[in-house]
Amino acid sequence: MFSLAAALYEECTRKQEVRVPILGLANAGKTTLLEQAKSLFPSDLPPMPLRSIRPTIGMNIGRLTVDGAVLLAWDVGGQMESLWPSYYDGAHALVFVVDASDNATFPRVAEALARVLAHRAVSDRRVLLVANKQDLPGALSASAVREGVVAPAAAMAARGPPPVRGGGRSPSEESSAGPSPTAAPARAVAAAVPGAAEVAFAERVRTVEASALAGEGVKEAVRWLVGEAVKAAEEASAAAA
Ligand SMILES: Nc1nc2c(ncn2[C@@H]2O[C@H](COP(=O)(O)OP(=O)(O)OP(=O)(O)O)[C@@H](O)[C@H]2O)c(=O)[nH]1
Ligand SMILES: [Mg+2]
Repeated sequence: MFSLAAALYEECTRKQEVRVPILGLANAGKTTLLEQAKSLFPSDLPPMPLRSIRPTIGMNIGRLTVDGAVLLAWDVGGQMESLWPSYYDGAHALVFVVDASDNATFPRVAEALARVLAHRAVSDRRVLLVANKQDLPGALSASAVREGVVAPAAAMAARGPPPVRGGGRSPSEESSAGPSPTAAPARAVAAAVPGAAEVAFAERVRTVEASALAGEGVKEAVRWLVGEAVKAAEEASAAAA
């Protein structure tokens, strides 16, 4: 009797665990976002000092408690996009971080986002797109990032996204490299009336403004993310039952 009651108690109090990869090009602010989130929510590990964060080789893990659920976040190094799909299985939602102050990278960001949106393993998952670095002068708003990144990404995802390009360039090389050869067609397609597939891709993405460094917008964004991830996890358990 006691063990039945204990099992029931454990079942009722067990926290839903959700898994979320944090993706985006190198230097977007993924690790800063994760470490900032660790300072805003209860976390298994203490946050790193934000100013001591270095480019991620491999990945970092965060385990946070958010609104009664456990968020397991994998912050994957932006230099290794070819490895991102290994984090898609079992993902309940995704985060995609964009440096909103560096629009020279937007064509390459849109391509990477298109590949995420079109990937079969996460085709029904919501994406939190963080328009990061809002504390910097010239950072673009959420609506400008939707126009410059999400709309072309949705158009590319609908057509079949381009393959991953080799040899990740540094942000400074990126800025001087000029627009991607795919940027003009992407803009042309985005300007056309969007088809149903394109609209569906775009609707999976919620774009929010944040400064991971200053902590602005992070708490609300993480709470929305976990709410969506919990819904996806519950739907997956109901389908499996
Ligand atoms: N001003 C400003 N700088 C930021 C913000 N977020 C991150 N940074 C800076 O951007 C640089 C890159 O941040 P990271 O968090 O290491 O970026 P990342 O996306 O994890 O990069 P990789 O690990 O190389 O993929 C660092 O110098 C951060 O301090 C922000 O909101 N505002
Ligand atoms: Mg990093």
